[in-house]
Amino acid sequence: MKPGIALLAFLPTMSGCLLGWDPLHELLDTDDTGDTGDTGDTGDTGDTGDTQDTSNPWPECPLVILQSATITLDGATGDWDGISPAIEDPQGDDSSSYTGDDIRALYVAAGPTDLFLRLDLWEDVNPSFQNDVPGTEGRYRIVLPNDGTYPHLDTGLAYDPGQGWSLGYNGSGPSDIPGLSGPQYVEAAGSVIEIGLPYSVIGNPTLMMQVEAVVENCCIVDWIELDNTSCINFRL
Ligand SMILES: [Ca+2]
Ligand SMILES: [Ca+2]
Ligand SMILES: [Ca+2]
Repeated sequence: MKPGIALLAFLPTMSGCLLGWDPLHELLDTDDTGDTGDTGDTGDTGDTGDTQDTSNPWPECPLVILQSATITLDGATGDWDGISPAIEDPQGDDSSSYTGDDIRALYVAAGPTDLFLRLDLWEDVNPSFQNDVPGTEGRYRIVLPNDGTYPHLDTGLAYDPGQGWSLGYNGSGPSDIPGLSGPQYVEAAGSVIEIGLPYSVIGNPTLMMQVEAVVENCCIVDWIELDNTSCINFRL
């Protein structure tokens, strides 16, 4: 079991449909009963009948069942083939004062060691979004409340002229996350942003609730959201 925090109270017992071997389930599997060959759990030697919990502890947002993928952070989307958008967002609900602020879709996928996120826009990403003063204000955010070590996980992405697209404007508050900063976690090209968050760095969450993507014009006086999505929940 992970360290106990309040959100763990939402975690129901294992139930739901039988999906057979499922690498996503490894992080959820804590009893190791009847397993014969999986990886990821200490002590397991297998996995032939785990169940994936499909109950939704926060029904205001739909529960998305993650698919497995190994994603290369390069802004190219071929490695997402077969994965449907977790959230779709309309065109034209952005600010007329900015470009690169109209969200199109958010994708999520579970890799062996990383949670992968992909934010698609209706127009190209805007490298003037540098989390700074007017002329360079703006950033992309994905908010990921969860049951892990850092329950207020909040990733902020902006362009740094010295190192390119970079995480480092996370705004996770008192639970700021050591090491979750730098260009190694993100790449963007055209209208696509790809993010990879190592489970070990983000505190090994098993449940994310009220996840949403936001574009905002941080950091000017009338700091507002330029576009945001609906929310989802998912388990890891
Ligand atoms: Ca890619
Ligand atoms: Ca716009
Ligand atoms: Ca939009």
